[in-house]
Amino acid sequence: MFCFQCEQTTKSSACIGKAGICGKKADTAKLQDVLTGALVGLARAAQVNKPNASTHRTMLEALFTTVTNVNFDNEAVTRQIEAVRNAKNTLLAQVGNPGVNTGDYDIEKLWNDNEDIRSLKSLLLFGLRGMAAYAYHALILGYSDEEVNNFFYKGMFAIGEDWGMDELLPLVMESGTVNLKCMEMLDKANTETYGTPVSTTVPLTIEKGPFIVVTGHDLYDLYQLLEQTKDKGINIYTNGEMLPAHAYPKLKAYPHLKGNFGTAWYNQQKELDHIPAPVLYTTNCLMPVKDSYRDRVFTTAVVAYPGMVHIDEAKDFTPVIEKALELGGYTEEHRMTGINGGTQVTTGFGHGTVLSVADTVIDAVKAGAIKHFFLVGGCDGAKSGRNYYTEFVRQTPQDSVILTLACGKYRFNDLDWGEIGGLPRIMDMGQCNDAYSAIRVAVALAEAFDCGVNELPLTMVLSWYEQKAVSILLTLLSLGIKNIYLGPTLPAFVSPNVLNYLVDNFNISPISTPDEDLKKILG
Ligand code: SF4
Ligand code: SF3
Repeated sequence: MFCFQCEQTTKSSACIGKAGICGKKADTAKLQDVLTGALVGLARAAQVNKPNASTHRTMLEALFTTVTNVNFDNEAVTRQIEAVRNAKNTLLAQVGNPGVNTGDYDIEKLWNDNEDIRSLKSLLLFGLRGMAAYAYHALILGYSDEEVNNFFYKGMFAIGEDWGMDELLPLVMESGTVNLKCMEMLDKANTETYGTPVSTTVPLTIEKGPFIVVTGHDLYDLYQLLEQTKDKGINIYTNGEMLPAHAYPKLKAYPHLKGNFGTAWYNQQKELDHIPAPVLYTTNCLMPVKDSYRDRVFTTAVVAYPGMVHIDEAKDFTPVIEKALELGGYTEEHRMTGINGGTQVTTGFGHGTVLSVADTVIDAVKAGAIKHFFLVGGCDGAKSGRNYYTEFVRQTPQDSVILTLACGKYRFNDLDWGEIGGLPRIMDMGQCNDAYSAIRVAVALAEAFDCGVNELPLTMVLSWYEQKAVSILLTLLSLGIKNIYLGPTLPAFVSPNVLNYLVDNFNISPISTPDEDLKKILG
């Protein structure tokens, strides 16, 4: 196998051999490569016949399947390969002789290509995988965009072509621009469906009695589960990236949406050990399932793990509900804490909330009460170097505001970091896709101060792990945002020449120590 798409890749180089660090086995990795090659074939066929809504959905599901920690199930991946080939054949059946190559692509060619070409194509491919996840969540809520849909074919087609850097580089940047549109669409889908998030305090204590933990990013799955558990004496707890759901008025309205269970994804094997409740995975990050809880893991949508019960498209969560009743939950209130011992967290500071107090923020900047903004956000992961982010936040001056998002915030979101002008110093904007909110706020501040985003007293200190973070990084670069700090390590798929390009044009810095970086930023 060869896979180097995530931050924890072996020796910061590539996972080869029998299995990856994430637990993905060589045969699954191979099937995911075949699936990706089939998507290039589908994109080739899309050059001769226009794909439709059903083709788009197939494209999104297949790309999402290959995101890190989503799908470990060979049978499920094999079904996806068939679906993609069927979609291609449907397109081709309508045109007779296509006159162009519509064959599948051998991804091995990409892994063995010149390192700069491989680097740019990887940025494009992994960015597309991340964007597909966002487009999928929007689609489930009935939102779709032609420009976003079309770009998946354009990008996947390019993966199979013998193009040079001059052709690939603009496409990589374009993928960032399109992903902004995609995140905007998802923001619209979420807020129009569930209301504009409001700031919300979420307890980390689990009440006694039956409960279900729901994790991942899909708000529609959570909504369905809340509906189906109404008046059943079952409480629902979010986990990981589902935490921001508490801030959406229409979800918040369910009295049995009680709180948040546990912390970030890499702690799941510890936190789920003998848990008296089922856990529903709606998206990444799923880790290899341990015996101590394998009878209580349920997957849905594109998530799958061999031997686990999968809830299909009809979203009948009866097996999960029955499991919750059978296990019965804790017999007494079960107090859990965040990583730093805190007993509650807050969320709900999306662009709607932050911009509603924009005048207060702007006045505080003008009066010198707020001197700097940091966006400290992104994915979490298991590596020890990730406590950089906790330390960084700890060392930020009291007159700075910290915006955060995605699961990396669990490093510091359970502590009270004080207030500035009636606003909490740390504001959780939501999931990784809510990077859109951070961009909206940054642009609004730049407008208010009549300057560019790069001239604002704003620094982005990002942590990455999987491919959604790649798509977000490309969006920030496509907006011309400079001086980003990136860690805990740089992507293995960025070649020295591509890195030079990023440093020369965007002044991207790898993180060093909180001390040194803060000196540089504030100095
Ligand atoms: Fe390795 Fe990451 Fe690929 Fe898993 S997703 S095989 S950890 S590079
Ligand atoms: Fe986390 Fe897996 Fe990326 Fe949406 S849940 S951010 S790592």
